[in-house]
Amino acid sequence: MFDAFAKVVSQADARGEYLSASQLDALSAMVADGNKRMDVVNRITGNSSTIVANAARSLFAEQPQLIAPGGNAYTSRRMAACLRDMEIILRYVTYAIFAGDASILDDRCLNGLKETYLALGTPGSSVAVGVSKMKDAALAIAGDTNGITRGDCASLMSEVASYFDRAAAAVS
Ligand code: PEB
Repeated sequence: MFDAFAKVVSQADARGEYLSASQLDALSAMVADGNKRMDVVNRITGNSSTIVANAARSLFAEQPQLIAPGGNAYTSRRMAACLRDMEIILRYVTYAIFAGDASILDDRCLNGLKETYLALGTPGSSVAVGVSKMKDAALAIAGDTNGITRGDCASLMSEVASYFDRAAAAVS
């Protein structure tokens, strides 16, 4: 499990090289923009229940067979497992955003998840749809410029999107 700093150090060490100027520049830019990153994590974390609930509601509206008798989210036990899974994935995405690195998401959440869903008979492609709905909601909340000093958040937003895309791709 790496953060952006440890990742760069580990890569440099594997090659027996000093940190390069471009690596230092990239990390320096990350530090300079650190408050934006914290704000994004804070906003997504603070709205996590809303993000999960709305994404799930929208998923079940689009794929009602999931909640019909015999469906993969039918019975409150399965529904609870489904909401919990979405919550877990969102939580690991917030860790990745905070760390500026996907390895915590990969190692502790996504690794083997597709196989787990296969074994459970849970449709991974539906989980992926749920994740992409969480992405849309999280980006809208994180990128809301209402009442704040406007700045350039484009690269941070695309980084945030990439972690959701990574999670969706891993299970579909
Ligand atoms: C992954 N999910 C489920 C299980 C596991 C995970 C290990 C089996 C054990 C259990 O039920 O608790 N656990 C979860 C996860 C990590 C972890 C992400 C990462 C660290 O440790 N059903 C649907 C939707 C989807 C869904 C498509 C979007 O219809 C999920 C939500 N996951 C779902 C369901 C179950 C499950 C288990 C319904 C229960 C399956 C069953 O028992 O039939």
